[in-house]
Amino acid sequence: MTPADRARAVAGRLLAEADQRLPREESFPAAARSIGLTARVGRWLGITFAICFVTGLASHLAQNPPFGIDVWPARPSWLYRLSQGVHVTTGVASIPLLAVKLWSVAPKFWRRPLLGGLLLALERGSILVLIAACGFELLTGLANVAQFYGWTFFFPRMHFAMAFVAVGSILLHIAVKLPVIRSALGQPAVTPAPGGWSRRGVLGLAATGSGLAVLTTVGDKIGALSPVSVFSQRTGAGPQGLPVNGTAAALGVGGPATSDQWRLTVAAGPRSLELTRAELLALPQRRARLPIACVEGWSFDADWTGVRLADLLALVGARPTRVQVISLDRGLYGRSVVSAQLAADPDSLVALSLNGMPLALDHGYPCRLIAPNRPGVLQTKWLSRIEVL
Ligand SMILES: Nc1nc2c(c(=O)[nH]1)N[C@H]1C(S)=C(S)[C@@H](COP(=O)(O)O)O[C@H]1N2
Ligand SMILES: [Mo]
Repeated sequence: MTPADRARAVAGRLLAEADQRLPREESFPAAARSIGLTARVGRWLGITFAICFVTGLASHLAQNPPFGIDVWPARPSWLYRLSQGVHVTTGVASIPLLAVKLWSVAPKFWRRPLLGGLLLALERGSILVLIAACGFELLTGLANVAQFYGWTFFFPRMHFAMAFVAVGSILLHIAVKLPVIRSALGQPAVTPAPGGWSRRGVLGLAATGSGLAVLTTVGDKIGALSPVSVFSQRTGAGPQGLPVNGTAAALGVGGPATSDQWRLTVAAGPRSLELTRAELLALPQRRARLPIACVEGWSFDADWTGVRLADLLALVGARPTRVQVISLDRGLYGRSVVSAQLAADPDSLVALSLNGMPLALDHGYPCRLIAPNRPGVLQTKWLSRIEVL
């Protein structure tokens, strides 16, 4: 026997063993499972995934201007809040739907032969990629919302890249299954089954699970639902009625932010100006009601008062243009770019007060950026410098 023969014999024996021991398609109680059910849950899942994908692209666009071109608009001020709230909500709604859909096809995973020819192996492989990519997107998204970062990759980049794998494999899956889907949707989903769950019961369960997942988490986006939203990540609790993720202490900016030495530098080429907080307060003040809308999906409206960004730029002889704002915080979110369009918006402020009180240290004292239709991650706190790019 050559080594290759021996390897083939071992593989054959293992496969035969697996064939004996692993569950079989026929051993699953089939009463409530049907392709009618699978296709219907699949259709819901297709809708939630499509919305989730498009709103995810929007969030990426708002944070990463393609080729440095600022395509994300300054108005309407609530657009990012809505779009990111919908992104997280459709993701959450998808989890119970995906679970039910997997359950409905589970017996098929054990169909014999386990490994047929190349075509079957390819089909099974593509389904594996589909499940892995969709599962990865939903689970990492959920973990991000729960602020769990127990991995070594950079979440936004990985979540963005895998979205294309997920959508690609979904489109392939739909294309391959189109004839089956067509006929399945034509069949009744609800043939009464003797005993156990009916198919209508399972469909109802999928819808209820999905609805409950949304209702119990949506309170940090829609305040009116917060009493029933027991699992929502954020409440209005926090200084000045707004939640705080990153405190000044955690980011190590408490000292310089409260120091007498603090100044805001505004620089346009060779011209620059240093302003104390008192000097900022002496400039014309503007009030704006704008949301903080975190990429995690939570969002809260607040009243902000401060100096218009455009007015500050005018002080150093600059017209509203693309600027970078820089924080005392040297971390990942310690700087952000403001588009020319946004810099010109009258509601783009260097905020000094929040809900009628001087800005709390954890909200960015001495001053922070707040501007319309902007991901929360770009609303930079504890500003120290604004420079024309
Ligand atoms: N300098 C600085 N500004 C920042 C952050 C930060 O980590 N450092 N976090 C951002 C994020 S992710 C959001 S959602 C908003 C509100 O965050 P908060 O809840 O930490 O105040 O502030 C933004 N501004
Ligand atoms: Mo955020």
